[in-house]
Amino acid sequence: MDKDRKLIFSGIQPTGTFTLGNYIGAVRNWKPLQEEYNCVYCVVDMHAITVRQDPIKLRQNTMNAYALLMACGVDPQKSILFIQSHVRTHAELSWILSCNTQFGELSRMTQFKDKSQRHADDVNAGLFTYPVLMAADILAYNADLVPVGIDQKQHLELARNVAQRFNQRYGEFFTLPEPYIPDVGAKVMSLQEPTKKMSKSDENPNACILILDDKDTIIRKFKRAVTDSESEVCYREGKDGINNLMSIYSTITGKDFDSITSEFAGKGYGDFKLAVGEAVADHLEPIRTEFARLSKDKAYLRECYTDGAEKALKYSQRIVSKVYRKVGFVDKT
Ligand code: ATP
Ligand code: LTN
Repeated sequence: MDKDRKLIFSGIQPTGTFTLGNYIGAVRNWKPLQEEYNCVYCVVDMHAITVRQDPIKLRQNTMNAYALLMACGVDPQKSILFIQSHVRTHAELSWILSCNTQFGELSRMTQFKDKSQRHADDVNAGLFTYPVLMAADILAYNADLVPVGIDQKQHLELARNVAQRFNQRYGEFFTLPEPYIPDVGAKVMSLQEPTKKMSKSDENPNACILILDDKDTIIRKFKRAVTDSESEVCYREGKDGINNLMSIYSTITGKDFDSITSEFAGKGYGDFKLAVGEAVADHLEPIRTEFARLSKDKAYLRECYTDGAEKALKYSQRIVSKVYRKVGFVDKT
């Protein structure tokens, strides 16, 4: 860890294969950030169990998520890359922060309202306090910046409020973390209902691109994407489907909206959808290959996550033990 660099923290849930939304909104940025920041990245398996998980699948998804992050360019030599449940300080700090978080502010979280409706038979306390654990993830490292998609902005604001409240009660201590949200692609929409966010948990398989989908599947899903009855490829209010495809194409190719419009002037949506499909498939291909290679090397993955957890514990332990002292817990000697 370079003392002159700012610290980045981010996490992703092992609830299934990452979608193109996870990739464009968050994970894609994790690789370049390693060059300028001290980065701490985490597979948040403790967050995943706020909704019912099959234990065998959770274990598998966690290993896959870890390997996928590496395949997306997170380098365990450059960053601290670990599994949340391996580092006890997250749960420890979460308890203290929960005693500094109001019931009312957690009740306002839109993700809680949304998930408690979708999982009405299991509105458990963990689902309610989910944002406190997320605040603990971030504050245990005194992170400066948190790269996430726009849907996580409200959780991040809560983390800032909790940090601020703690600082007022116990004296300045926590850094107030800032969100790091991309200008384009912060909310990739469903290919079938382009007013809804693309989500791993969507029941319609055509609604989302998984980053391990093969080329044919990706192209087929884009061909079926819902658009509108016009034919001009341009970014305009009301053209949700086309706006979404343009944002995806723009983030993958680096082209801006004007040049995309000129590129497809006089061509139909069919040509555009095919071009988006091909660009995305070609971009994701090396990730798929690298994932396949890494997945075979379980011993190497184990070595990486063991080392990551050790480093994460060492770093966060310093911060959390100061928090223990600040709140008045007796030193263990
Ligand atoms: P689930 O659908 O299971 O609730 P999720 O995909 O919404 O999961 P995470 O896996 O925890 O949630 O998300 C990881 C990161 O991906 C977060 O930073 C989140 O903001 C971002 N993200 C998720 N979906 C999108 C999307 N459609 N567009 C942009 N970013 C997204
Ligand atoms: N809630 C996040 C995942 C997450 C996270 C974090 C993101 C858990 N802890 C800390 C950034 C920083 C989500 O993407 N659904």
